Amino acid sequence: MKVLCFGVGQAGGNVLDALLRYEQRTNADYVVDAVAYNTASADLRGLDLVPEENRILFGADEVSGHGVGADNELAAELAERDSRQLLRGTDGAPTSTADAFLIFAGLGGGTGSGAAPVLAKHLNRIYEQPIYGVGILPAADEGALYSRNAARSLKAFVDVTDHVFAFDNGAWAESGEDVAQAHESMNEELVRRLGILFASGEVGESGSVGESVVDSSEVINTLRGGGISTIGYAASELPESDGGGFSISGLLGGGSSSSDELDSINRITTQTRKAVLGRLTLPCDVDSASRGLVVVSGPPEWLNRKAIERSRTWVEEQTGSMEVRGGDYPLPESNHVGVLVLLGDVSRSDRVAEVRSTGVEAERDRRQRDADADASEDKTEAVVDDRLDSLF
Ligand SMILES: Nc1nc2c(ncn2[C@@H]2O[C@H](COP(=O)(O)OP(=O)(O)OP(=O)(O)O)[C@@H](O)[C@H]2O)c(=O)[nH]1
Ligand SMILES: [Mg+2]
Repeated sequence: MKVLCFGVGQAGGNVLDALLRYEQRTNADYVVDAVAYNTASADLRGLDLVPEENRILFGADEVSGHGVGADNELAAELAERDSRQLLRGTDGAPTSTADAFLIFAGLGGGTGSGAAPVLAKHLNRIYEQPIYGVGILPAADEGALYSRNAARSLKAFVDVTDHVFAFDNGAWAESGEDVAQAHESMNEELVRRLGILFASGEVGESGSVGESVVDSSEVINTLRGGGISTIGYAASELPESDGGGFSISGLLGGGSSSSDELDSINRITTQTRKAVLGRLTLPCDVDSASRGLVVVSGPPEWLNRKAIERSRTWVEEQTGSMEVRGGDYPLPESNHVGVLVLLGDVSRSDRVAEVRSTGVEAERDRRQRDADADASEDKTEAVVDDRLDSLF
């Protein structure tokens, strides 16, 4: 599945850079072009793989390239004012070759949080393709302001995109890492999942392999209808065969083909359970998902049909959804069997609820401090609630 990618703000640019690096490392080709936006020129200079000519500074008349300092309302205003300039990012891009547009942003800060939904809205007016957000939620210890920004931005992002892939920094922070290290390893986890999802859709389109291969329409259909999604992933290393490869037929000397089949089935179903019950990009109640997609990757001889069907059925049981798709992603050179599970349109997540309630508190405090704070508590609650009402 070909994607045209946009990174807004620092987190947005970093994750976009990480996706480009992952794409290079895995010899894949699904990003048709990459554009980065910021109100801070230093952050644009710090990018690595986003082409120089695709780094767009906006709001420079007002903030002179110094950023908006976590003021997401200001960022949204500047993005609106400079919307033509933002759209110039697609000028040289081969837009018609993209199956979908992807907008990356950290939702807790200023620039990405405020400007990403504005960019989505303007792209949506012009292009036919689905527009997906990749929204990063702040960890609780980043403070109430970040939660408030994220609560507002998440709702706005969901409203103007065709789906938001959520990633929760709070769930992925490891103790002992400094912030930069932590972001780097989180970005790796996120782009591996997105990379597998997009690359799997690519194989199907080239028609190079079997009929159960995932194609881009399955990804798009899983995301259809909007909402927030979460992704789980788990992989198991394969035993090396005498021939030096990881082929299951290499094990034939030692056992019957039925025991090989059993090994393959066990591996795939176990990794499926680990993917769903382990750490998801956004922790949530799995049974609140509306749709699902199971992608099993690995050397073709390990991609057992029965196992993939069993995994798909198991995800149906866990989600209570009748709409779970399944398919494979053959990787002849790989020494792993991996299972990716995309859960679409999840409606219950304690982490989103927490961001929302901290956000409501912070908004209430802010208004009370405000000089013209004539807003009653009820009114304050309503402002934030309005934006999140339909979600949780
Ligand atoms: N996962 C991840 N999160 C990041 C990264 N960089 C920043 N963040 C988080 O993203 C959120 C927003 O921060 P930034 O992206 O720096 O903010 P910005 O969009 O540049 O906005 P301003 O700097 O306030 O104008 C915060 O919650 C950060 O913790 C990153 O590389 N990876
Ligand atoms: Mg910034």
